[in-house]
Amino acid sequence: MKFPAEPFRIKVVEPIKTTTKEERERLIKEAGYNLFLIPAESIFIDLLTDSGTSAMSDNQWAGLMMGDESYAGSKNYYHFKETVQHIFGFKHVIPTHQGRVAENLLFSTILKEGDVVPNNIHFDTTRANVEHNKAKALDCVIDEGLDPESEYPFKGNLDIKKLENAIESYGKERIPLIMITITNNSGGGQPVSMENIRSVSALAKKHGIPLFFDACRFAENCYFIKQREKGYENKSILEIARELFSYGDGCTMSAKKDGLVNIGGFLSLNDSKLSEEITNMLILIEGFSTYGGLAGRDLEAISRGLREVLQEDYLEFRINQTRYLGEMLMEQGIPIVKPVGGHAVYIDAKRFLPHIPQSQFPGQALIVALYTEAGVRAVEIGSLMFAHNDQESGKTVYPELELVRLAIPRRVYTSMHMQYVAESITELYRNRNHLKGLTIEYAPDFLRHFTARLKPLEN
Ligand code: P61
Repeated sequence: MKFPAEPFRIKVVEPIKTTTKEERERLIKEAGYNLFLIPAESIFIDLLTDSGTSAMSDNQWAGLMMGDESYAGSKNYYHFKETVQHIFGFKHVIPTHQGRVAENLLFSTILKEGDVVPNNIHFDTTRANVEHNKAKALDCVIDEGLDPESEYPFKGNLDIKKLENAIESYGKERIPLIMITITNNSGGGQPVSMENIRSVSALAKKHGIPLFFDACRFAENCYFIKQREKGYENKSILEIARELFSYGDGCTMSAKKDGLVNIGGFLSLNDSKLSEEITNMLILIEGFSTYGGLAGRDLEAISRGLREVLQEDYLEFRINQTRYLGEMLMEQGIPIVKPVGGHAVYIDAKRFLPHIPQSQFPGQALIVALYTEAGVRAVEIGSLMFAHNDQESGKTVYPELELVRLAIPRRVYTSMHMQYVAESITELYRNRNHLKGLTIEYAPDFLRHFTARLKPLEN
């Protein structure tokens, strides 16, 4: 493939520190073999997440200086609201300081015990927020979406049959909303097609169930639609986004992804009564309705970021840089989720380390080794993050996919950094038979991967 050249030049640089293997061995042991507990300064290339790690543009930094920090009615709020309405098209815009607060506000307002929320695949914070309200988070992605080898172009699609079955078996009264995550983060950053969104929307409407998007990476999803779906090749990203959101009733958004900012989010929706209820809750937990836990300058940076993210030269580079990393790994025979996703490359840890069972956390073993050997931080999206005890049978249920995600921060690393990462993983792959599994020493009840402590198994 063509070497992707960055469509920007670098005006400010941030030095990154190198460490020795001995230092990293000490650090990882002290961190209980949990990469979330390593000081970021001791990481050479940080691919933990693409969330809140973007480099802002000169235009966004200039926007920070235009911050109006009035408690109520900041001019940046009006700019923010107008921008969100322009792209997403929903009536009400509720700022929050990040995505999971938007989820919390929405779910705590509309879910009750025993309810069910279908989604393609719930991301961990979404699942946790649904379950925290004693409802069931039901994943309805198409079967191709669970097959790392399938090259289907829209592996984030919802399976309409699974959705119909869910509505039939649980009853529409128990389904207060349907969600679609674009792109489908837990399933490999795979897009959802416009056609699928239209079908889900029609089904939702037929049963009178509201449809919400988890819109974190909406622009990347729209770019894939433009590239892969017939009829969209000549449409702008803005036109595609507007059509896409027109099929829904609202969205939650972490602006830390496709908002191109380091903090921020929002909830946007059409239902005025629900919006009023949520706004009252917002005032209780986040702040007044015109800032929602953010500074005026943050709202300005989001408004500018949301417009920049729609630019096609930016998106072309973004998607190609990710693909470039994926293709370098594939050339070496390393098993990754295909086709390469939008914001990240996902290594199939089950096939990378077939000798480590899911009960011994192969994904975690891989990221620990990658850090120790090369100073690269990735994140496990597998059994440490998702294995749970089934409420009915009491047995441990392991996720279908055991993935290691190399998430690429937006506009931060160069293509040469990607080469370094690919070479480091290739080296690990050659020595994979020496890697060992891990066991948990401590884990909390919710979102355990953030604070769990583990130790390596001897055999
Ligand atoms: C990420 F290791 N994602 O992918 P907030 N929906 C979706 C997300 O991807 C998402 C949120 C909602 C992160 C950050 C992260 O265990 C982890 O602004 C599709 O982070 O609250 C966030 O948005 C929530 C990383 C979150 C993790 C939880 O890296």
